Amino acid sequence: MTTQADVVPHVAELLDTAQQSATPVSTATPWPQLNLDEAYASQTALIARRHARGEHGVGLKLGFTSEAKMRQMGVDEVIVGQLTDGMQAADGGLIDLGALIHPRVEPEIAFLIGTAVDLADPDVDLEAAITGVAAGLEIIDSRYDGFRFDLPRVVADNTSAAMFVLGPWRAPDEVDLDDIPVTLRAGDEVVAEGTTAAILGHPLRTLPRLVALGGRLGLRLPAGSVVLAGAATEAVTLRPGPVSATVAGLGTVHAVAVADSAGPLGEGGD
Ligand code: 0L1
Ligand code: MG
Repeated sequence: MTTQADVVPHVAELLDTAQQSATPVSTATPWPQLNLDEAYASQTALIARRHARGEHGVGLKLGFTSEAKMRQMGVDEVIVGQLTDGMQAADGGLIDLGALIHPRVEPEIAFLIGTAVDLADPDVDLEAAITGVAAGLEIIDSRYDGFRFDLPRVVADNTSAAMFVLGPWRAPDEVDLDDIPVTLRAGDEVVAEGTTAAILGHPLRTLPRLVALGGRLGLRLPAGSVVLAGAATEAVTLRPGPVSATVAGLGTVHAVAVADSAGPLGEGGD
């Protein structure tokens, strides 16, 4: 029997196994009650397992930064997840669907943090540390069957983070992020449209939330870190083929999702 004391490593192991085997945690799996602190501790233990396999931290991501998604989930809380180099694909690179469970893709705004930031300092000016802005693609892939979770579970699951892709960096003073159209395409087909205003009204408004959360959790943002600020549209099932996100005036980021050899083209998704 799992006691409350070993809940954190137990949850981390279940989620890590699910991710590595691309097999969701069944709804029938007994699951301990987690509070939010235990959920973030489980997330950190999960990421520590990836680091032990040789991956390196490259940044942080925010989730539930759109009012629509918060309403949908019945929460009013932004959540934070941790990015590693093992999650990053090159712009135009391949996303192996065979390594994922039921991936969805969403268009993101990404920030490059040029100078190390102390998130423990509540007065820190994170915006001043930004030296690049880019369009991003985030592939989310809940490790829970049917993408079903509550807030602690999705936090423990590293906010469903699976893969991400960054477009070319632009200097922040070259870019206006205020209510800018964002388009997600699968091949030539537009599959979702939104604007940067969907991200808490303006992507820069996510930064104080990140400082507050990151400071409380002891997260770090060394120089060169990436921040995924949040999605400008709903997430869409990722199917085999090209996918891209365009942020008007900022740029386009591309990836190609490929089915694994066992799965015929055209399958995939939920
Ligand atoms: O990046 C995100 O906004 C995902 C947050 C986690 C919830 C989900 O899996 O949709
Ligand atoms: Mg996201």
